[in-house]
Amino acid sequence: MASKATRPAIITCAPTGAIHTPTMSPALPVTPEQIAEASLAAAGAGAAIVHLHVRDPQDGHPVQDAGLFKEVIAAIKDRSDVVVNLTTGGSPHMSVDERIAPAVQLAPELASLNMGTMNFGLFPMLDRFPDLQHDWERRHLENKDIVFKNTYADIERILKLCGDQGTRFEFECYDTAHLYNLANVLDRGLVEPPLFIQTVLGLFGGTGADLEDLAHLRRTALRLFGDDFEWSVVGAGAAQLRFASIALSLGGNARVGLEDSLWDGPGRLAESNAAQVERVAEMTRLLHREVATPDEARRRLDLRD
Ligand code: KMH
Ligand code: ZN
Repeated sequence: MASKATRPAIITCAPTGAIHTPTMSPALPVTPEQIAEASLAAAGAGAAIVHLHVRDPQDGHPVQDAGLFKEVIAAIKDRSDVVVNLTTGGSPHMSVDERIAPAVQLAPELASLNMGTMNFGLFPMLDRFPDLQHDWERRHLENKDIVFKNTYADIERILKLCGDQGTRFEFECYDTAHLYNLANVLDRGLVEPPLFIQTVLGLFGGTGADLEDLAHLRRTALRLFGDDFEWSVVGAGAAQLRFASIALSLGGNARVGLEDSLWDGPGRLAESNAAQVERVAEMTRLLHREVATPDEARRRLDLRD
């Protein structure tokens, strides 16, 4: 088997998420058609996985509506074999019951699983985006009382309800403690390797976006899980490209998309999700690695298809 440093890189694209709002960027997909089109274009540019959220088609606020997810998934599957990954994080304003309903109903091959409860501060973005069109956008950003709830009971419930249907997980780890929480469920036989670990840096409430933060998360993951995991990195905002380049250089994988960063460069909004994917795909090839196909990702993450 090729060494990790030369194996094809698995690129995930997260096209819309639940953090950014439509006023912030005209490129943020909102309707099911836009989200499906953005996902297909990202797949065409090299994404092996698309991590999906949906939004209210009228005002763009994040919703966890299984019907909308179904529409998006059908449109994607009609034209692509890209791996579809459904969020169980939804938005930090939602209850856990609300968040898990679509994945329980639709049994995707991959779903996100957030590995710890944390504060969630979106208010630092208000400085950059003072003029928001919808009231919900302002409430969303101004809220300083958000707890992103992912207790041990929540984690076990999601593992059971989704895992029993054959869904595998993108384990989202925003801090060192989340890696220890993952090691605990692994030790108890509640999850099976290979683990797909998504280290998330630069969200306020989680770990910062310093190179030392990334190095510490990676070292901790290597110590806890040996070689039996696929490591991927999300750098929020301006950290996106910097951390993608480091992860790719170290033999890891990268996640990009407008869920995590609206930017293409300093003060320059990205034109599309596909533009961000093209960038990291090009970077992958410059580093003498190939870009993994969806089937390669399925094989390495042991997805059921
Ligand atoms: N915005 C991401 C960093 C989820 O969907 O489960 C967090 C996320 C959570 O992707
Ligand atoms: Zn997400």
